[in-house]
Amino acid sequence: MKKFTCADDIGSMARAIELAKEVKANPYGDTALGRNKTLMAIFFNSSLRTRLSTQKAGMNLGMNVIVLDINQGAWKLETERGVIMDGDKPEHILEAIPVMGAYCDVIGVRAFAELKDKSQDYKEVILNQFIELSGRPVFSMEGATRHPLQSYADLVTIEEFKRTERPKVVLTWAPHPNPLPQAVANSFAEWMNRTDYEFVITHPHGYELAPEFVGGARVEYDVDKAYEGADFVYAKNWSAFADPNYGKVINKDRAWLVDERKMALTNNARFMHCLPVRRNMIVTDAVIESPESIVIPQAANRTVSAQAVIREMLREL
Ligand code: AN0
Ligand code: CP
Repeated sequence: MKKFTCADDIGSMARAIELAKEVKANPYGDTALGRNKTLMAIFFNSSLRTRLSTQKAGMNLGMNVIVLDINQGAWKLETERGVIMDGDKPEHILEAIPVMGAYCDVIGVRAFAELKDKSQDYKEVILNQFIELSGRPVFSMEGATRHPLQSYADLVTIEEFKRTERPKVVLTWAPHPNPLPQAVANSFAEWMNRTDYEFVITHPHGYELAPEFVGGARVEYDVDKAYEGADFVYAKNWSAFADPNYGKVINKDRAWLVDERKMALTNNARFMHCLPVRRNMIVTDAVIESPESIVIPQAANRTVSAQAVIREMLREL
């Protein structure tokens, strides 16, 4: 695998699940692959889980690991071509990327949507520049439009906790004070649409996701109806995608808070969230602390998804 930025890069969902099982069964069995190889994890944005689980995945594979926060300690990077660099950014990404590539064998990149210009965000400029210019296999640690390592871990978690062959999985928007990217929701939808699960998306009017990610999923504006019979409730906030409100918080409707009343409509559904989560904005204390909450095993599976992806990249070096 030369790049991992979307669901199709891993092949089928069945293959993704198979690779994850191999990693789980034998987490330290591939150190020969990683020996004397360097993993570089580049963060343009904050992270707890991705940072730690990606490092752990690299270490499990016997790799050396370098982590860099671009905005803390590195030079600020100009990303636009053709600008006269007389501002606060001393280095251009066009030099910085090949330089970073010279010091490693595999690169992970986190570069969120800026939520100012939809067409710019949806072009994945930074991720694509790394793919073009680093000379290394590149995996996304959340780009502007997707968070594939998260979705991969989500898939593995659902497979582990499902009680029926074809569970009903509900992705619900939930309120948040700040504008957040659509990446987690887009990506979750992209991966769920490639399974045979029953997949439903629920959100208030105005929070429609990009059609290419919604695909054939059922969109249900009646939140109670969406929850009926659900086996998994996956909560996430995202800002508006549709124009003219791209990147904006258009409402904070508390009807979408995940609470015990709505969870009682489900088939004793498991609660999922990628974390970090704002308690009592997105989900009540009672639901996230309930026995049906699987947010911690979900986060733990981030090591598995990262390790499965990096292992495939090492195999082709
Ligand atoms: C980010 C987001 O919503 O994309 C990262 C989630 C993994 N969340 C926040 O910025 C709170
Ligand atoms: N879920 C996730 O990606 O968390 P971090 O932003 O903490 O890495």
